Amino acid sequence: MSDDPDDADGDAGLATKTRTRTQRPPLYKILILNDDYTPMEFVVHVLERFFGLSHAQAFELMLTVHKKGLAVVGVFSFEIAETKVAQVMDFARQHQHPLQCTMEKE
Ligand code: TYC
Repeated sequence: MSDDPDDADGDAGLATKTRTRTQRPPLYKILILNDDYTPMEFVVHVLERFFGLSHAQAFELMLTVHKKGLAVVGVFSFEIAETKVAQVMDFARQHQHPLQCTMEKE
Protein backbone atom coordinates (compact mmCIF):
# COMPACT_ATOMS: atom_id res chain seq x y z
CA MET A 1 0.00 0.00 0.00
CA SER A 2 1.07 3.62 -0.55
CA ASP A 3 0.23 6.88 1.29
CA ASP A 4 0.36 8.78 -2.05
CA PRO A 5 -2.90 10.82 -2.29
CA ASP A 6 -2.81 10.33 -6.11
CA ASP A 7 -2.79 6.55 -5.69
CA ALA A 8 -6.55 6.18 -5.35
CA ASP A 9 -6.59 2.40 -5.51
CA GLY A 10 -3.66 1.99 -3.12
CA ASP A 11 -1.70 -0.33 -5.37
CA ALA A 12 1.08 2.19 -6.26
CA GLY A 13 0.54 1.51 -9.97
CA LEU A 14 0.72 -2.30 -9.78
CA ALA A 15 -1.76 -4.25 -11.89
CA THR A 16 -4.72 -5.48 -9.89
CA LYS A 17 -4.14 -9.15 -8.97
CA THR A 18 -6.64 -11.73 -10.14
CA ARG A 19 -6.77 -14.98 -8.16
CA THR A 20 -6.72 -17.92 -10.53
CA ARG A 21 -7.56 -21.39 -9.22
CA THR A 22 -6.42 -24.53 -11.00
CA GLN A 23 -9.32 -26.80 -11.87
CA ARG A 24 -8.89 -30.55 -11.50
CA PRO A 25 -10.09 -32.42 -14.61
CA PRO A 26 -13.34 -34.30 -13.89
CA LEU A 27 -13.02 -38.04 -13.27
CA TYR A 28 -15.28 -40.82 -14.52
CA LYS A 29 -16.15 -44.12 -12.85
CA ILE A 30 -16.37 -47.21 -15.03
CA LEU A 31 -19.10 -49.62 -13.94
CA ILE A 32 -19.55 -53.24 -14.96
CA LEU A 33 -23.09 -54.60 -14.81
CA ASN A 34 -24.25 -58.09 -13.98
CA ASP A 35 -26.28 -60.21 -16.41
CA ASP A 36 -27.42 -63.83 -16.44
CA TYR A 37 -25.43 -65.06 -19.45
CA THR A 38 -21.85 -63.76 -19.55
CA PRO A 39 -19.56 -66.51 -18.17
CA MET A 40 -17.80 -65.64 -14.92
CA GLU A 41 -14.39 -66.50 -16.40
CA PHE A 42 -14.98 -64.05 -19.26
CA VAL A 43 -15.64 -61.20 -16.82
CA VAL A 44 -12.53 -62.14 -14.85
CA HIS A 45 -10.52 -62.06 -18.08
CA VAL A 46 -11.94 -58.61 -19.00
CA LEU A 47 -10.99 -57.21 -15.59
CA GLU A 48 -7.43 -58.57 -15.90
CA ARG A 49 -6.97 -57.48 -19.51
CA PHE A 50 -8.49 -53.98 -19.53
CA PHE A 51 -8.16 -52.91 -15.90
CA GLY A 52 -4.84 -54.49 -14.92
CA LEU A 53 -6.23 -56.47 -12.00
CA SER A 54 -4.55 -59.62 -10.69
CA HIS A 55 -6.51 -62.85 -11.13
CA ALA A 56 -7.49 -62.83 -7.44
CA GLN A 57 -8.63 -59.16 -7.53
CA ALA A 58 -10.53 -59.76 -10.77
CA PHE A 59 -12.26 -62.85 -9.40
CA GLU A 60 -13.33 -61.01 -6.23
CA LEU A 61 -14.64 -57.99 -8.16
CA MET A 62 -16.51 -60.25 -10.62
CA LEU A 63 -18.21 -61.95 -7.64
CA THR A 64 -19.18 -58.52 -6.22
CA VAL A 65 -20.83 -57.63 -9.54
CA HIS A 66 -22.51 -61.07 -9.69
CA LYS A 67 -23.96 -60.63 -6.16
CA LYS A 68 -24.70 -56.88 -6.05
CA GLY A 69 -25.59 -56.17 -9.68
CA LEU A 70 -22.79 -53.75 -10.49
CA ALA A 71 -19.45 -52.41 -9.26
CA VAL A 72 -17.00 -49.64 -10.01
CA VAL A 73 -13.96 -51.17 -11.67
CA GLY A 74 -11.86 -48.01 -11.96
CA VAL A 75 -11.79 -44.20 -12.10
CA PHE A 76 -10.20 -42.39 -15.07
CA SER A 77 -10.09 -39.18 -17.10
CA PHE A 78 -12.85 -38.84 -19.71
CA GLU A 79 -10.71 -39.98 -22.66
CA ILE A 80 -9.29 -43.05 -20.88
CA ALA A 81 -12.72 -44.06 -19.54
CA GLU A 82 -14.36 -43.64 -22.96
CA THR A 83 -11.66 -45.77 -24.61
CA LYS A 84 -11.86 -48.56 -22.02
CA VAL A 85 -15.67 -48.71 -22.18
CA ALA A 86 -15.51 -49.01 -25.99
CA GLN A 87 -12.78 -51.71 -25.76
CA VAL A 88 -14.77 -53.78 -23.24
CA MET A 89 -18.03 -53.45 -25.21
CA ASP A 90 -16.28 -54.43 -28.48
CA PHE A 91 -14.57 -57.40 -26.82
CA ALA A 92 -17.86 -58.63 -25.29
CA ARG A 93 -19.65 -58.22 -28.65
CA GLN A 94 -16.90 -60.12 -30.49
CA HIS A 95 -17.45 -63.02 -28.09
CA GLN A 96 -21.23 -62.65 -28.28
CA HIS A 97 -21.67 -61.98 -24.57
CA PRO A 98 -24.20 -59.39 -23.33
CA LEU A 99 -21.77 -57.87 -20.79
CA GLN A 100 -22.46 -54.16 -20.25
CA CYS A 101 -19.96 -51.53 -19.21
CA THR A 102 -20.76 -47.84 -18.69
CA MET A 103 -19.14 -44.69 -17.33
CA GLU A 104 -20.47 -41.89 -15.15
CA LYS A 105 -19.04 -38.67 -13.83
CA GLU A 106 -17.80 -39.03 -10.24
N1 TYC B 1 -24.01 -63.51 -13.51
C1 TYC B 1 -23.09 -64.16 -14.44
C2 TYC B 1 -23.24 -65.65 -14.35
O1 TYC B 1 -23.81 -66.16 -13.40
C3 TYC B 1 -21.64 -63.75 -14.16
C4 TYC B 1 -21.38 -62.30 -14.36
C5 TYC B 1 -20.65 -61.59 -13.42
C6 TYC B 1 -21.84 -61.63 -15.50
C7 TYC B 1 -20.38 -60.24 -13.59
C8 TYC B 1 -21.58 -60.28 -15.70
O2 TYC B 1 -20.56 -58.28 -14.93
C9 TYC B 1 -20.85 -59.60 -14.74
N2 TYC B 1 -22.69 -66.35 -15.33
